This record gives sequence, C-alpha cells and structure tokens, in this order.
Amino acid sequence: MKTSSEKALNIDTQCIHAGSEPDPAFGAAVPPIFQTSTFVFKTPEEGAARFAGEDPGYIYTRMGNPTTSALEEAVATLEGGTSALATSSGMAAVSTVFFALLSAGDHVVCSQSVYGPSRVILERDFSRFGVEASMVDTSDLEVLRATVTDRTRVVFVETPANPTLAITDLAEAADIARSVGAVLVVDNTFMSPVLQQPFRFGADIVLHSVTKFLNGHTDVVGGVLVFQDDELMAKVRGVLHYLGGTMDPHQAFLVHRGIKTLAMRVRTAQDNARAIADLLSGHSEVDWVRYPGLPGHPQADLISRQMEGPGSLISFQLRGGFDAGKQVLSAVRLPALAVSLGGVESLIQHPASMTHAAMKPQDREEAGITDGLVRLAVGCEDAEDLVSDLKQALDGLS
Ligand code: LCS
Repeated sequence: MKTSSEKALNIDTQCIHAGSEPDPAFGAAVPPIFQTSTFVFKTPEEGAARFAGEDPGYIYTRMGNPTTSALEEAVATLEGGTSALATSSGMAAVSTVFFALLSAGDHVVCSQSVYGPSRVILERDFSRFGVEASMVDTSDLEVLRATVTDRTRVVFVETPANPTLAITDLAEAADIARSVGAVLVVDNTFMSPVLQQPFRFGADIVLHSVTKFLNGHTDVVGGVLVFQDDELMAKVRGVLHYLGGTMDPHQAFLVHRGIKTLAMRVRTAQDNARAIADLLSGHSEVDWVRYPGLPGHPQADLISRQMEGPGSLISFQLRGGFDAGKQVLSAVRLPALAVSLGGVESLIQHPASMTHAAMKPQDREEAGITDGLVRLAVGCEDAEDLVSDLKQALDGLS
C-alpha cells in the first residue's frame, strides 16, 4: 500500500497497513527483521556513494535499517508527517531533539508538568552547556506568551501532561513559538495519533515514547520523532546517527507489530477509563479526579477541538492523602504496581515517589504533582472487572 493513498485512509486502516509493503525478496507479508549491524557494498564506488548521500542504500544499522525504516514510515503516516526517526527510547528522542536544536545561550520553554526526566535533563544536564530552561504552565497561554523570548529556540509541550493531565492549546502554542522563531515539539505519548495529531495544529516535531501505546504490550522500550519538514529532519537525523540513540531492528519489528492493534487498544482502554473515572468521581473516599473525559471539564471546548477522545490516563487523590493512596496501590488486584502506561495491562503508580521523584519537591508542588496524586494507566481488561476491583480497594478505606 502506497503512502500517498494511505493519507486518505482512516487511522484504523493505516494502523494495519502503513509501512507494511510485502518484502521484495520473498514477499513476506510483514516487514522481516533485518538483524544485521552492517550492509555489504557491491563495489567501493557504491560504498562511497552511500556515504556521500548519492545512493540511498543502507550503510550501518545505527544510521538506518530496513526494519526500522518500515516502522518509521508507519508512524509518519499515522501522525500525518512526512518522515520519522525511531530511537532507542522515548528519552533518546527527547534528548536528541534538545541536542540537535539547542546551543549555548539558547532558551527553551518546557511544560512544568512533563515526564520527570524530560525536564530534569534540561535543568541538570543541558544547563551545563549554557542552555537556559523555563518550566512553566504551558496550559496558561498568557504565561507561555510572557516566557518566550527572541532567544527561545524550542517550546516543548506535553498535552495531556504526565501526570497532571493539564491540557495545552496546541494551535496557540504553535503561534507563540512561531512568533519568536522557535520550534514547537509536542510529546504525544499520552494520546497516540489515534486521539491527537499535533501537526494539524502547527507542531514542528511530534515525539512519542513508543514504549507506551504504539507498542502497547509492555515488552519494548523505544521512541520516535516525526517531522513534516525535511530540513529539520535532516538536522536531527545527523545528530541522532552520531549520538547513537538509534532503535534496534528487533525493537522496531515488535513496535510495528504492536501498531497494528493500536486503534482498538486505545479505544478499549479509553472506554474502560471512562467507567473508572465515573466510579472515582462518585466515590466518597476520593478527594479529586483529573480525567479529560469528565463532564464539566474547564477545558471541554479545547478538548473537543484538539483531541479525538480523553484517553486512558487518570490521576486522582484520596481524602486520606498518600497514606490512603498506598493502601489502594496495595489493595488493587488487577492494575500492577508499576511505572509506564499505554500497555494492555492496567498499571498504577505514585508519581511523587516514582516517575517524578527526581524533581525538586517545590517544583512538583508548583506543577500540581501533589504527594497524594495517584496515576492509573487503564488497560484493556474487562471494564466490569476493573471497576469492581477498584471499588473493592476504595471501599476498603472506609
Ligand atoms: N514522554 C512521556 C510522556 C513519557 O511518559 C515517557 C516515559 C517518556 C517520554 C520517556 O520514554 P521512555 O524513555 O521511558 O521510553 N514515561 C514513563 C512513565 O510515566 N512511567 O514510566 C516511564
């Protein structure tokens, strides 16, 4: 199936077919795993032409591999991009973008609530190279507008944000970034392209931890960067290929296989999350619930404009604070007590002591990551089973 015709197809169809041309050697129906570190040149001239960029053939797996290329084509198609670069982890995608686009004296603006390490590398590591970072509430557009300067080269947004589920208006953020000549990078991990396609709102780079929904089976760590602009892609690709955070072909094969069921997994998990959010919001032991699908959400208009659905991540706090949270983490039988999200299995964790533990306590508080916040990544189990399990854990508190 050709990429040009895939663009017009629905995302459910794209998930199954994108990047899955029959293998030209034997007609294998799915892209084979080219488990090789290097590629043999027929002649010295061919090798030289490949290095010179005059022959598009493969050279060395750190710089490209057919199995990885097939995955990249699939993700680019799903996101409405023109090209993609698969990376060894989501953090390899994040750090490669920062390395490629930031120099000493540059300024970066980052959502204050993001996956902990994404901001910690800016504050702890990129600061050592003279990059200045501002962590702000990007869901407040006035704040974002007031923070960018003519030195801002990157605006990095996660929406919905990990773990507060704060939502940033992507079209407005893109305008603000553009007004100072900065690149808008959107971490779309929580939504997947099934529920949100940031290029439609003006993003320049879309990234994912494919460890999550795209792979979906809790057995691979990986990342991807997606582009619409060839020059921007070439700049990032050059850095990725030499820094070395490339994806391995076996990883790529598994992620590509996972993508075939992405749309159905995302929707099943979302249906389950809606049922669980209803239970939580009506339960007397629950202090508050954050879930973009709850009625009366203050950003309901933006949510319906920007997102195809509320997704399957829920954050909540119990009246009994973290002590009660710990009890629930131990009392649930189905969600495993583990970090990560986006797999078919439900997972539950405590961000302040786990995924966001490396942040300073004051930064966590400012970002709304309270000590009592519990994050539930809802999976694809049966909705009734999940609801009754969570209910017995909550009822056990009273
Ligand atoms: N971006 C987001 C939004 C994430 O949630 C994560 C990981 C990353 C990037 C980094 O991706 P990785 O290198 O792990 O593939 N989030 C995790 C989480 O919430 N729990 O464990 C990992």
